[in-house]
Amino acid sequence: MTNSCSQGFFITFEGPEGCGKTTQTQVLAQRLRELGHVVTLTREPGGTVLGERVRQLLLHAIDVPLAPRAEALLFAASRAQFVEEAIRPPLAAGEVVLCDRYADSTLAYQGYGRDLDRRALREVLDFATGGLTPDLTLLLDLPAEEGLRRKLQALVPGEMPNWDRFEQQDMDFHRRVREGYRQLAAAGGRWVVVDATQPVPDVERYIWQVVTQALGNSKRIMIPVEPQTNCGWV
Ligand code: T5A
Repeated sequence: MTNSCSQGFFITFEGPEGCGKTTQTQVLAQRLRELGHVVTLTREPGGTVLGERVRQLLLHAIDVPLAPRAEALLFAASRAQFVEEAIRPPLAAGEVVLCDRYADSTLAYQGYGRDLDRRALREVLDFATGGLTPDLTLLLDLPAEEGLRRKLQALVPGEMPNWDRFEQQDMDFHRRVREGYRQLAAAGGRWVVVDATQPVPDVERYIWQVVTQALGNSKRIMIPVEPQTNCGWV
């Protein structure tokens, strides 16, 4: 099963650490709901009961050794469940689905960051997702150093950073991830690159333009129904 059965619109947000995805997905979800769209906002890794457990293992159980291929396959296993449980049903119901990270994160982090074979990874991703690709992918692009600096800045004074498995990687890893994303986005098509170094309102304004245009061009998008007020992760 691929995108052809989808009645909704699938938007993914990608980028290096601290690029502003959480900030922007929440604002966008709110604005779309105010227009009357039914919106599902979710994230990876996570988004399902299985996904939240795998997230714990992948990000926080840093005493558990994980070979790069094992890491990639855990993301893929979590994503297979995620697609069936959290993405296909709202798309089939005609909703707008906003997802904070999806399969491109595996290509950027495990493919470029960990230097795994990207052709093999694409096959694994295709199997895991059943070929479900986003309608629109927004790359929030900024230098790796800036994203990590923002995360440090967000700590309260005196708080020690509690870096997860990926945040702990060296700067070369994070630079490869950023460069990998830029190479993926160079394919064009569903990709739009957003300058994430700009202030939050400017980034928000640009994303709104891109999304409303993409929704307007979509022949699949539903007539808005009752405004939806619930928000948060599925
Ligand atoms: N991963 C994930 C893989 O390796 N492979 C995979 O297949 C998948 C799916 C997930 C990790 O897993 C890896 C990638 C990740 O390392 P996570 O905890 O879910 O980790 O975290 P991230 O997705 O990396 O998200 P972050 O929380 O790090 O950052 P966000 O959501 O991009 O950024 P946000 O909005 O929280 O903003 C960060 C800070 O910057 C400020 C915010 O206020 C906040 O303090 N900010 C700005 N400041 C200035 N200007 C702006 N424009 C700003 N926008 C936000």
